[in-house]
Amino acid sequence: MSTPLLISTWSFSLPIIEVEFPKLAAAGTALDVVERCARVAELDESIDSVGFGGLPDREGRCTFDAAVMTSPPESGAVCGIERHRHPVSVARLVMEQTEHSMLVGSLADDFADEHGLPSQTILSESAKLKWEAWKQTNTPPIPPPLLDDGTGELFGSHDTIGTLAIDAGGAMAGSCSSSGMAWKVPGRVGDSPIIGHGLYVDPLRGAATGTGHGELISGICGSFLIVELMGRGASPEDAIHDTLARLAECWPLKKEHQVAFVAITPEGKYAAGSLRPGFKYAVCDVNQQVVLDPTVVLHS
Ligand code: SD4
Repeated sequence: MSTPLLISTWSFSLPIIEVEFPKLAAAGTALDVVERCARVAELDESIDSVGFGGLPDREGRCTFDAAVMTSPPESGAVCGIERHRHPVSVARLVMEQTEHSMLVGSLADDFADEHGLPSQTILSESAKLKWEAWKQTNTPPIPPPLLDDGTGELFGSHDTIGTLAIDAGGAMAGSCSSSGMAWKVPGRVGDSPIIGHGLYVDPLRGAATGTGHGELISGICGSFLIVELMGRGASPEDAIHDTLARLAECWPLKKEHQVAFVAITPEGKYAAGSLRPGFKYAVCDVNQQVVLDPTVVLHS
Protein backbone atom coordinates (compact mmCIF):
# COMPACT_ATOMS: atom_id res chain seq x y z
CA MET A 1 0.00 0.00 0.00
CA SER A 2 1.45 3.35 -1.03
CA THR A 3 0.63 6.52 -2.92
CA PRO A 4 1.00 7.82 -5.58
CA LEU A 5 -0.66 4.85 -7.23
CA LEU A 6 -1.66 4.07 -10.81
CA ILE A 7 -3.60 0.92 -11.63
CA SER A 8 -5.27 -0.21 -14.84
CA THR A 9 -7.15 -3.13 -16.42
CA TRP A 10 -5.38 -5.73 -18.61
CA SER A 11 -1.68 -6.32 -19.20
CA PHE A 12 -1.60 -4.13 -22.32
CA SER A 13 -1.93 -1.15 -19.98
CA LEU A 14 1.43 -1.68 -18.23
CA PRO A 15 3.56 0.14 -20.83
CA ILE A 16 1.01 2.96 -20.78
CA ILE A 17 0.98 3.44 -17.01
CA GLU A 18 4.77 2.97 -16.77
CA VAL A 19 5.18 6.09 -18.90
CA GLU A 20 2.60 8.03 -16.91
CA PHE A 21 3.60 7.04 -13.37
CA PRO A 22 6.63 9.37 -13.09
CA LYS A 23 4.37 12.28 -14.05
CA LEU A 24 1.89 11.24 -11.38
CA ALA A 25 4.68 11.00 -8.82
CA ALA A 26 5.92 14.48 -9.77
CA ALA A 27 3.45 17.29 -10.28
CA GLY A 28 0.89 15.51 -12.51
CA THR A 29 -2.73 15.49 -11.45
CA ALA A 30 -4.58 12.19 -11.16
CA LEU A 31 -7.19 13.47 -13.62
CA ASP A 32 -4.65 14.43 -16.31
CA VAL A 33 -2.92 11.08 -15.93
CA VAL A 34 -6.03 8.88 -16.17
CA GLU A 35 -7.19 10.87 -19.21
CA ARG A 36 -3.81 10.44 -20.92
CA CYS A 37 -3.73 6.69 -20.20
CA ALA A 38 -7.12 6.26 -21.89
CA ARG A 39 -6.04 8.47 -24.80
CA VAL A 40 -3.02 6.26 -25.51
CA ALA A 41 -5.20 3.13 -25.57
CA GLU A 42 -7.78 4.95 -27.70
CA LEU A 43 -5.20 5.48 -30.43
CA ASP A 44 -3.70 1.98 -30.25
CA GLU A 45 -5.25 0.14 -33.16
CA SER A 46 -4.25 -3.25 -31.79
CA ILE A 47 -6.63 -2.87 -28.82
CA ASP A 48 -9.89 -3.96 -30.40
CA SER A 49 -12.31 -2.84 -27.71
CA VAL A 50 -11.11 0.73 -27.09
CA GLY A 51 -11.03 3.70 -29.43
CA PHE A 52 -9.63 3.50 -32.96
CA GLY A 53 -9.31 -0.21 -33.81
CA GLY A 54 -12.40 -0.99 -31.73
CA LEU A 55 -14.81 -3.48 -33.31
CA PRO A 56 -18.12 -2.14 -34.64
CA ASP A 57 -21.76 -3.07 -34.06
CA ARG A 58 -23.53 -5.71 -36.13
CA GLU A 59 -24.19 -3.16 -38.89
CA GLY A 60 -20.50 -2.23 -39.10
CA ARG A 61 -20.82 1.11 -37.27
CA CYS A 62 -18.31 1.90 -34.58
CA THR A 63 -19.38 3.79 -31.43
CA PHE A 64 -17.32 4.78 -28.39
CA ASP A 65 -18.26 5.18 -24.72
CA ALA A 66 -16.17 6.80 -21.98
CA ALA A 67 -16.30 8.37 -18.53
CA VAL A 68 -14.07 10.28 -16.15
CA MET A 69 -14.70 10.92 -12.46
CA THR A 70 -12.96 12.57 -9.51
CA SER A 71 -15.81 12.63 -6.96
CA PRO A 72 -19.60 12.19 -6.83
CA PRO A 73 -20.25 15.78 -7.96
CA GLU A 74 -17.47 15.70 -10.56
CA SER A 75 -18.02 13.25 -13.39
CA GLY A 76 -18.45 13.36 -17.15
CA ALA A 77 -19.44 10.75 -19.71
CA VAL A 78 -20.28 10.23 -23.36
CA CYS A 79 -22.11 7.35 -25.05
CA GLY A 80 -22.23 6.40 -28.70
CA ILE A 81 -19.62 8.86 -30.00
CA GLU A 82 -19.15 8.24 -33.75
CA ARG A 83 -16.75 10.92 -35.01
CA HIS A 84 -14.10 11.53 -32.34
CA ARG A 85 -11.19 9.26 -31.50
CA HIS A 86 -10.82 10.43 -27.90
CA PRO A 87 -14.13 9.88 -26.13
CA VAL A 88 -12.35 10.21 -22.77
CA SER A 89 -11.46 13.81 -23.58
CA VAL A 90 -15.03 14.56 -24.64
CA ALA A 91 -16.15 13.07 -21.30
CA ARG A 92 -13.73 15.37 -19.48
CA LEU A 93 -15.10 18.38 -21.38
CA VAL A 94 -18.62 17.38 -20.31
CA MET A 95 -17.41 17.28 -16.70
CA GLU A 96 -15.51 20.53 -16.80
CA GLN A 97 -17.41 22.68 -19.31
CA THR A 98 -21.06 21.85 -18.63
CA GLU A 99 -23.50 21.57 -15.76
CA HIS A 100 -24.24 18.02 -16.88
CA SER A 101 -22.69 14.62 -16.49
CA MET A 102 -23.54 12.75 -19.70
CA LEU A 103 -24.05 13.49 -23.41
CA VAL A 104 -25.08 10.93 -26.01
CA GLY A 105 -24.74 10.10 -29.69
CA SER A 106 -24.44 12.63 -32.49
CA LEU A 107 -25.16 15.49 -30.09
CA ALA A 108 -22.10 14.50 -28.05
CA ASP A 109 -20.11 14.57 -31.30
CA ASP A 110 -21.50 18.05 -32.05
CA PHE A 111 -20.45 19.16 -28.55
CA ALA A 112 -16.93 17.85 -29.20
CA ASP A 113 -16.87 19.81 -32.51
CA GLU A 114 -17.88 22.98 -30.66
CA HIS A 115 -14.91 22.49 -28.34
CA GLY A 116 -12.51 22.14 -31.24
CA LEU A 117 -11.88 18.39 -31.11
CA PRO A 118 -11.16 16.98 -34.58
CA SER A 119 -13.91 15.02 -36.30
CA GLN A 120 -12.42 11.82 -37.78
CA THR A 121 -13.31 8.37 -39.04
CA ILE A 122 -13.32 6.05 -36.04
CA LEU A 123 -13.69 2.67 -37.77
CA SER A 124 -10.22 1.37 -38.61
CA GLU A 125 -9.57 -0.64 -41.76
CA SER A 126 -8.61 -3.71 -39.72
CA ALA A 127 -11.79 -3.50 -37.60
CA LYS A 128 -13.81 -3.23 -40.81
CA LEU A 129 -12.13 -6.34 -42.20
CA LYS A 130 -12.85 -8.26 -38.96
CA TRP A 131 -16.48 -7.18 -39.15
CA GLU A 132 -16.74 -8.31 -42.76
CA ALA A 133 -15.31 -11.70 -41.78
CA TRP A 134 -17.73 -11.95 -38.84
CA LYS A 135 -20.68 -11.13 -41.13
CA GLN A 136 -19.88 -14.26 -43.15
CA THR A 137 -20.01 -16.50 -40.06
CA ASN A 138 -23.43 -15.31 -38.91
CA THR A 139 -22.56 -16.12 -35.28
CA PRO A 140 -24.22 -14.26 -32.39
CA PRO A 141 -22.68 -11.07 -30.98
CA ILE A 142 -21.32 -12.76 -27.88
CA PRO A 143 -17.55 -12.71 -27.60
CA PRO A 144 -15.58 -15.67 -26.23
CA PRO A 145 -14.20 -15.42 -22.69
CA LEU A 146 -11.10 -13.31 -22.70
CA LEU A 147 -7.69 -14.64 -21.83
CA ASP A 148 -4.79 -12.33 -21.08
CA ASP A 149 -1.44 -14.15 -21.22
CA GLY A 150 0.33 -11.21 -19.60
CA THR A 151 2.23 -10.16 -22.72
CA GLY A 152 -0.25 -7.52 -23.77
CA GLU A 153 -1.78 -9.93 -26.29
CA LEU A 154 -5.47 -10.52 -25.61
CA PHE A 155 -7.60 -13.37 -26.87
CA GLY A 156 -11.24 -12.44 -27.16
CA SER A 157 -12.82 -9.03 -27.33
CA HIS A 158 -13.09 -7.64 -23.83
CA ASP A 159 -10.35 -5.17 -23.26
CA THR A 160 -11.88 -1.95 -21.98
CA ILE A 161 -9.31 0.24 -20.31
CA GLY A 162 -10.24 1.37 -16.80
CA THR A 163 -7.59 3.37 -14.95
CA LEU A 164 -7.53 4.60 -11.34
CA ALA A 165 -4.98 7.00 -9.87
CA ILE A 166 -4.00 8.76 -6.66
CA ASP A 167 -1.56 11.62 -7.23
CA ALA A 168 1.19 12.98 -4.99
CA GLY A 169 -1.27 15.46 -3.49
CA GLY A 170 -3.67 12.64 -2.58
CA ALA A 171 -6.28 13.48 -5.24
CA MET A 172 -8.05 10.52 -6.83
CA ALA A 173 -9.40 10.11 -10.38
CA GLY A 174 -10.62 7.39 -12.70
CA SER A 175 -11.27 6.95 -16.41
CA CYS A 176 -12.92 4.23 -18.46
CA SER A 177 -13.02 3.99 -22.26
CA SER A 178 -14.53 1.34 -24.52
CA SER A 179 -15.93 0.68 -27.96
CA GLY A 180 -18.32 -1.68 -26.20
CA MET A 181 -19.19 -5.20 -27.16
CA ALA A 182 -18.22 -6.36 -30.64
CA TRP A 183 -21.15 -6.88 -33.03
CA LYS A 184 -23.58 -5.29 -30.56
CA VAL A 185 -27.11 -4.23 -31.47
CA PRO A 186 -26.82 -0.66 -32.82
CA GLY A 187 -27.44 1.81 -30.00
CA ARG A 188 -26.31 -0.55 -27.25
CA VAL A 189 -24.41 1.11 -24.39
CA GLY A 190 -22.52 -0.95 -21.83
CA ASP A 191 -21.36 -0.18 -18.32
CA SER A 192 -18.22 1.80 -19.21
CA PRO A 193 -19.67 5.34 -19.51
CA ILE A 194 -22.29 4.94 -16.80
CA ILE A 195 -21.23 6.36 -13.47
CA GLY A 196 -21.41 3.71 -10.77
CA HIS A 197 -21.41 0.88 -13.31
CA GLY A 198 -18.08 0.84 -15.17
CA LEU A 199 -16.47 3.53 -12.99
CA TYR A 200 -16.95 5.12 -9.60
CA VAL A 201 -14.70 7.45 -7.63
CA ASP A 202 -15.38 8.78 -4.15
CA PRO A 203 -12.31 10.32 -2.50
CA LEU A 204 -13.65 9.44 0.96
CA ARG A 205 -14.31 5.77 0.17
CA GLY A 206 -12.20 4.68 -2.80
CA ALA A 207 -12.54 3.98 -6.49
CA ALA A 208 -13.37 1.05 -8.76
CA THR A 209 -13.58 0.32 -12.46
CA GLY A 210 -14.79 -2.70 -14.43
CA THR A 211 -14.32 -4.57 -17.67
CA GLY A 212 -16.18 -7.44 -19.28
CA HIS A 213 -19.85 -8.00 -20.01
CA GLY A 214 -21.36 -4.62 -19.33
CA GLU A 215 -24.89 -5.91 -18.90
CA LEU A 216 -23.79 -7.97 -15.90
CA ILE A 217 -21.87 -5.08 -14.36
CA SER A 218 -24.73 -2.65 -14.90
CA GLY A 219 -27.27 -5.01 -13.34
CA ILE A 220 -25.64 -4.64 -9.93
CA CYS A 221 -24.12 -1.13 -10.27
CA GLY A 222 -20.78 -2.94 -9.90
CA SER A 223 -18.27 -0.12 -9.38
CA PHE A 224 -20.55 1.78 -7.02
CA LEU A 225 -21.19 -1.35 -4.99
CA ILE A 226 -17.46 -2.03 -4.56
CA VAL A 227 -16.80 1.54 -3.41
CA GLU A 228 -19.79 1.47 -1.10
CA LEU A 229 -18.60 -1.76 0.51
CA MET A 230 -15.11 -0.28 0.98
CA GLY A 231 -16.71 2.79 2.56
CA ARG A 232 -18.39 0.47 5.05
CA GLY A 233 -15.06 -1.07 6.02
CA ALA A 234 -14.42 -3.90 3.53
CA SER A 235 -10.96 -4.35 2.06
CA PRO A 236 -10.75 -3.87 -1.74
CA GLU A 237 -10.37 -7.64 -2.08
CA ASP A 238 -13.47 -8.42 -0.01
CA ALA A 239 -15.49 -5.68 -1.70
CA ILE A 240 -14.67 -7.09 -5.13
CA HIS A 241 -15.35 -10.65 -3.98
CA ASP A 242 -18.76 -9.75 -2.55
CA THR A 243 -19.68 -7.77 -5.67
CA LEU A 244 -18.75 -10.65 -7.99
CA ALA A 245 -20.68 -13.03 -5.71
CA ARG A 246 -23.74 -10.75 -5.90
CA LEU A 247 -23.44 -10.75 -9.67
CA ALA A 248 -23.18 -14.54 -9.77
CA GLU A 249 -26.20 -14.80 -7.47
CA CYS A 250 -28.32 -12.54 -9.70
CA TRP A 251 -27.41 -13.80 -13.16
CA PRO A 252 -27.75 -17.21 -14.74
CA LEU A 253 -24.12 -17.16 -15.83
CA LYS A 254 -23.09 -18.46 -19.22
CA LYS A 255 -19.65 -19.91 -19.82
CA GLU A 256 -18.70 -16.96 -22.00
CA HIS A 257 -19.51 -14.39 -19.33
CA GLN A 258 -16.49 -12.59 -17.92
CA VAL A 259 -16.37 -9.59 -15.60
CA ALA A 260 -13.38 -8.10 -13.79
CA PHE A 261 -12.81 -5.16 -11.45
CA VAL A 262 -9.89 -3.25 -10.00
CA ALA A 263 -10.33 -1.14 -6.85
CA ILE A 264 -8.30 1.20 -4.63
CA THR A 265 -8.79 2.83 -1.24
CA PRO A 266 -7.92 6.48 -0.51
CA GLU A 267 -4.83 5.20 1.36
CA GLY A 268 -3.58 3.27 -1.67
CA LYS A 269 -4.62 -0.30 -0.86
CA TYR A 270 -5.63 -2.06 -4.05
CA ALA A 271 -6.99 -5.36 -5.38
CA ALA A 272 -8.48 -6.93 -8.49
CA GLY A 273 -10.88 -9.76 -9.09
CA SER A 274 -12.65 -11.54 -11.91
CA LEU A 275 -15.51 -13.93 -12.42
CA ARG A 276 -13.26 -16.44 -14.20
CA PRO A 277 -9.53 -16.95 -14.77
CA GLY A 278 -7.91 -15.01 -17.60
CA PHE A 279 -7.92 -11.44 -16.30
CA LYS A 280 -4.75 -9.49 -15.49
CA TYR A 281 -4.11 -5.93 -14.37
CA ALA A 282 -1.19 -3.53 -14.15
CA VAL A 283 0.06 -1.59 -11.11
CA CYS A 284 2.64 1.18 -10.76
CA ASP A 285 3.73 2.63 -7.43
CA VAL A 286 7.08 3.66 -6.00
CA ASN A 287 8.03 0.03 -5.38
CA GLN A 288 6.84 -1.80 -8.48
CA GLN A 289 5.68 -1.65 -12.07
CA VAL A 290 4.03 -4.99 -12.68
CA VAL A 291 1.32 -7.06 -14.30
CA LEU A 292 -0.54 -9.07 -11.65
CA ASP A 293 -3.12 -11.84 -11.48
CA PRO A 294 -6.26 -10.90 -9.59
CA THR A 295 -6.40 -12.01 -5.97
CA VAL A 296 -10.05 -12.97 -6.34
CA VAL A 297 -11.21 -15.40 -9.05
CA LEU A 298 -14.79 -16.39 -8.24
CA HIS A 299 -15.07 -19.44 -10.51
CA SER A 300 -11.67 -21.00 -11.08
C1 SD4 B 1 -19.06 -3.04 -22.30
N1 SD4 B 1 -17.58 -3.43 -20.43
O1 SD4 B 1 -19.39 -2.23 -23.16
C2 SD4 B 1 -17.66 -2.97 -21.79
C3 SD4 B 1 -16.88 -3.76 -22.77
C4 SD4 B 1 -15.71 -4.44 -22.44
O2 SD4 B 1 -15.31 -5.25 -24.57
O3 SD4 B 1 -15.22 -4.59 -21.34
N2 SD4 B 1 -15.24 -4.85 -23.56
O4 SD4 B 1 -19.79 -3.93 -21.89
